[in-house]
Amino acid sequence: MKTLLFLLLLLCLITLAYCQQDGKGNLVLITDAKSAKCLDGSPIGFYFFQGFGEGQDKFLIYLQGGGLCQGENNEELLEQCYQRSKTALGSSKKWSKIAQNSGNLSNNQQSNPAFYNWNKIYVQYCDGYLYQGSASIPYKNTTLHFKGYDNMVEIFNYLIQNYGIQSSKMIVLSGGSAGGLGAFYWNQYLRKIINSNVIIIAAPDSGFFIDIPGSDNSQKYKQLDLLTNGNRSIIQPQGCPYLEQNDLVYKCSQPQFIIDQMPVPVFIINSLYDSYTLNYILQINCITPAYGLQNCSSQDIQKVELLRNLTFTELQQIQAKKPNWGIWAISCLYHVFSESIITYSGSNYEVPMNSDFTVSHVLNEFIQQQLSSQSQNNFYIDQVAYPNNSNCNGLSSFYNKYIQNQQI
Ligand SMILES: *[C@@H]1O[C@H](CO)[C@@H](O)[C@H](O)[C@H]1NC(C)=O
Ligand SMILES: *[C@@H]1O[C@H](CO)[C@@H](O)[C@H](O)[C@H]1NC(C)=O
Ligand SMILES: *[C@@H]1O[C@H](CO)[C@@H](O)[C@H](O)[C@H]1NC(C)=O
Ligand SMILES: *[C@@H]1O[C@H](CO)[C@@H](O)[C@H](O)[C@H]1NC(C)=O
Ligand SMILES: *[C@@H]1O[C@H](CO)[C@@H](O)[C@H](O)[C@H]1NC(C)=O
Ligand SMILES: CC(=O)N[C@H]1CO[C@H](CO)[C@@H](O)[C@@H]1O
Repeated sequence: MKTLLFLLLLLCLITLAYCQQDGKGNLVLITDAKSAKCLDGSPIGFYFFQGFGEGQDKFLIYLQGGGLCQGENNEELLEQCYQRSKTALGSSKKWSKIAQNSGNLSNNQQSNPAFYNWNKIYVQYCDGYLYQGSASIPYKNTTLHFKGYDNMVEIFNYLIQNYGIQSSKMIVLSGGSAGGLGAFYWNQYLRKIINSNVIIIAAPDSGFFIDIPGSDNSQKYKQLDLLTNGNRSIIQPQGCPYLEQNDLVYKCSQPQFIIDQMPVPVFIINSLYDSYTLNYILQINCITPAYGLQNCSSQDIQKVELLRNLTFTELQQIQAKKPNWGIWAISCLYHVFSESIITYSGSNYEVPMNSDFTVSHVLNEFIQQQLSSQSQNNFYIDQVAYPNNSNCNGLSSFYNKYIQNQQI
């Protein structure tokens, strides 16, 4: 038996390509963590996809999304997280041992020129509150562990000790939705702990949640205090100017207010009409796959236009302030582009339309520029308003799935 295994291993080493390019990732659970835990107390973990060829010394760390526990008050928040703790977004007991590569993590050079051969770490999201928090709270007959902060600290340590990211050439910290927020929050910390000769960028996808009337932030500090055990300093690992003000501390969780403290080049991927914000924050329910916004009342349309206006204006300011950053922001109703081939590298999702500038294409150029220290202009902000990027306005393309996409 042992000999057979040895022979297989040898075969693997000889035909390296086959063993490493099969597109499968193994689940790695961190069972000896100090304080890292999923909501239900089970171990945290990630899927590891081994890099090959020239990608062997580069790492994509991608943070999974999946909404958050919410509620008008702390009791509702705890109840939602209690329910969540019984699902794969709150417990590693439900995770499969192997993940198949797809979308953002594809190992296909054509659709994913930036990362196809890189080492990929797909971090499983199980803390329930946006990669933030450090508290254990008894609830019903159990204890809920809000450990977003501890989890990230220990994941990074684990990657340093076991995967050699300290001697890598480049690290891209990315993620979709809640994971996009995580990429905004954690790039400062990552930059601080990683050797300065390692190139680091962040590429948050659909994490640019905007401060907009209608999002109720007035209670948020109570939840943040609950989940951090009153230690607000961990809300942003590298600090935040609004920490002491109850009415403003929510801003520490909103990217537009903390961009100035990010020390790495950030490539922002977002929609100007983020469908999670439309559906779940602004509660706009008139959007349908067949008719887009056509069935919406003028009140709803006003809110939609305000979202576009605020997002566009903020992104323009970032462009002016951060010439070495990049932005890809499209005028279509969608949320999270990097997890599906259609929205990541498909020709219907380009800014401007029919330009060939897909997320996959422009992110790859951005990364190649970082590797060769040649910075160019990397701003792709859709200048036309909905529905004039007609390739992706949902009115003609049957596969526009924005309405089913409930993941944050
Ligand atoms: C807690 O209660 C739930 C529902 O009544 C039950 O399914 C679960 O097994 C209990 N857990 C423990 C640890 O007793
Ligand atoms: C708050 O958390 C930080 C980071 O873990 C820690 O260094 C600090 O001691 C904590 N402060 C308090 C008052 O517990
Ligand atoms: C949406 O509007 C179209 C015509 O513009 C109409 O045919 C359709 O029934 C409407 N759908 C709903 C759900 O109101
Ligand atoms: C946003 O609204 C302001 C005020 O109404 C207006 O001046 C500005 O042109 C709008 N910007 C965009 C991008 O629509
Ligand atoms: C879309 O394009 C048409 C034709 O060029 C123009 O009339 C219309 O104002 C545009 N709509 C928006 C929202 O930009
Ligand atoms: C939408 C999608 O295909 N997402 C996938 C991104 O990659 C991870 C890891 O392989 C999968 O678990 C996701 O399903």
